[in-house]
Amino acid sequence: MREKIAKSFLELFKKEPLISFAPGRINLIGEHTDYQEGFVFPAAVSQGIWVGICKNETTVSKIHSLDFEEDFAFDINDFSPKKGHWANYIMGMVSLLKQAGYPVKGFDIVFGGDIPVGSGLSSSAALSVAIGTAISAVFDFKISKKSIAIYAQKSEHLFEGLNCGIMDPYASAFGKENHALLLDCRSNSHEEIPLELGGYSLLLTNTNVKHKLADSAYNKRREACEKSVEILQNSFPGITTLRDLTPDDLAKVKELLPVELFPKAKHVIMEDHRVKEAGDCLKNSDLIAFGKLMWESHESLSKDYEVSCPELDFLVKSSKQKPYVLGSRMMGGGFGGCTISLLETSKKQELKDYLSTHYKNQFNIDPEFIEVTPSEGARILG
Ligand code: GAF
Repeated sequence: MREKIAKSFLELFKKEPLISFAPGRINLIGEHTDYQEGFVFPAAVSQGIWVGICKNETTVSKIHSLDFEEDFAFDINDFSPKKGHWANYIMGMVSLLKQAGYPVKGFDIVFGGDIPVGSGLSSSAALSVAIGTAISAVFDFKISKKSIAIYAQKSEHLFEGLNCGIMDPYASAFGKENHALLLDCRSNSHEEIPLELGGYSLLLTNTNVKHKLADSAYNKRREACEKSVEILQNSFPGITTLRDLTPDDLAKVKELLPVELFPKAKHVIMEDHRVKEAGDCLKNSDLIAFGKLMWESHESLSKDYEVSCPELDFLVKSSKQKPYVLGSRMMGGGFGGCTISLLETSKKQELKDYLSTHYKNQFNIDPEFIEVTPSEGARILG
């Protein structure tokens, strides 16, 4: 991809670009907890987005997307979001960096990637982080990875209207080879945990569906959590998010919350607890216990948080038939995208064949299998 970007850049802009890369991410466990300042357990992967960039000494930035085979231009002193367009991820970062006082001027970009679209590996966060990394290098200013991650999150809020948490850009910025990041979304700091799986592997299965209204449902879940916190603050003074509650508080939480809010709050409180347990399991190489937490996470996301869909539920349920699968769950925001499964490496092909046949019979859609390796975070390639 790097060579492809450089070649295309030379053809279009007659220059050699500087190239940045930012990876997509997987998440081992900890879904819909980041925006309640909770815990998540992502890892960056080898798939990602490459950005070729050069200053152009004008105020107009010209962008070419290799994947969409599309051009876009905007004046860096006068632009606004364009609903649903990939250019929002670039304009959003430019807007926030300029607002923060960084010296951003006109530039040209060619970008492309190898993250399957709609798979839930967070190509949008990877694009934003790759853009932040590329712009800071080409205009020669220092900015921390954490700031790039925070701007990427804000850019998604302001330019795309998705009130996401910090997990995706953070993982893309801070990823580490062969490690997962046990991330505390209150302090925005993490512990790197070696991902040593012995004879086991992770496998993603893409449902190849993305149900409509996923974004509005996402924002609604976030609002439900905020509403719960508001109600609970009367009886639990000092709490600022659901992260401040523990499984021991659940009985009281149930008494206080309306029936429609309780299952949502319960998911977040229990999922936070599972992430911490999962961290211990990995440190102790207890993959069986880790897998059990993955099944529980899916059950909770599907039944209590209601962000799964029939396709994801089917894949998880089918995987559960196989004793060599230690755990499987939906990954990311939900309503489509991938499951992540932990299974015996020697049985990988067997599982792929089994799921392919059954999933196709059920939904008349071919699933797609994605191999992932925990990898380094965003960087300049030169
Ligand atoms: C999406 C969001 F972008 C993340 O912030 C996170 O909330 C995730 O869904 C669910 O865990 O990827």
